[in-house]
Amino acid sequence: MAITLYELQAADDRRISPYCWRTRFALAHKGLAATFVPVKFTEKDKIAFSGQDKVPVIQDGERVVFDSWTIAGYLEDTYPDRPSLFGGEVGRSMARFINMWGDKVQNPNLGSLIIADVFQGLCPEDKPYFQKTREQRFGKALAEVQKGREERLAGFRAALESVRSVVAEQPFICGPKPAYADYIVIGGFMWARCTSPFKLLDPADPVHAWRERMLGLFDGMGAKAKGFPA
Ligand SMILES: N[C@@H](CCC(=O)N[C@@H](CS)C(=O)NCC(=O)O)C(=O)O
Repeated sequence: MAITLYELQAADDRRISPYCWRTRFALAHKGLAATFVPVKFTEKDKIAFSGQDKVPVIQDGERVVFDSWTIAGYLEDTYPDRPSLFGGEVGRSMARFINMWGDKVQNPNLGSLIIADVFQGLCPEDKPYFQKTREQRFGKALAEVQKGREERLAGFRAALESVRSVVAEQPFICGPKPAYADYIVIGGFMWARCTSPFKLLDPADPVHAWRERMLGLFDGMGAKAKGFPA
């Protein structure tokens, strides 16, 4: 039976959550059949069965799992005969470090560059909730958060230096083949791609080439996603 992934939906049926993208890539890596249920910010009733209010949530038969990191661990432990997301316990722990980097460095940095675009592309009924909660989080208007992004782009690119130095020397963060750490980082870039026309990367940047490789995986799953191809 296919696994069901509940994931965040914006206008034009774009799927915009960086965390849901991590799970989408993880499911594809494991070769697990999945069905996708779109959830708007104002449709929390759809995931109330999970006992919390954030996506991603997966339902696998009787099992309900939420939080992208917990889901990745669940998929790894439940489907050990499928391609590994972590390559063992050491790899799992190191992927956890990348997960934290994605949560604490990559995604907040990205948010400061694209948050007003994210808002613009939401379904109209979601906009008041998003504006209120995110302006509370940032402590200022979304337009103010995003303002001056051209000048701040160099800072974002500098924050990618560790990723850059790795993917300049090997095809993927995880080595010759991609695995979960790559899916964590592409999750952030998918968020940007599906919400904002802002050009984040220089085409000459090794991170740009890595992103192209990631977009091509699984029959071009990322490349085909609705958004703003950059
Ligand atoms: N740590 C969680 C974060 C999940 C999360 O923040 N999801 C956002 C979408 S990107 C959400 O559902 N937000 C609902 C809300 O803000 O009301 C994970 O890795 O899955």
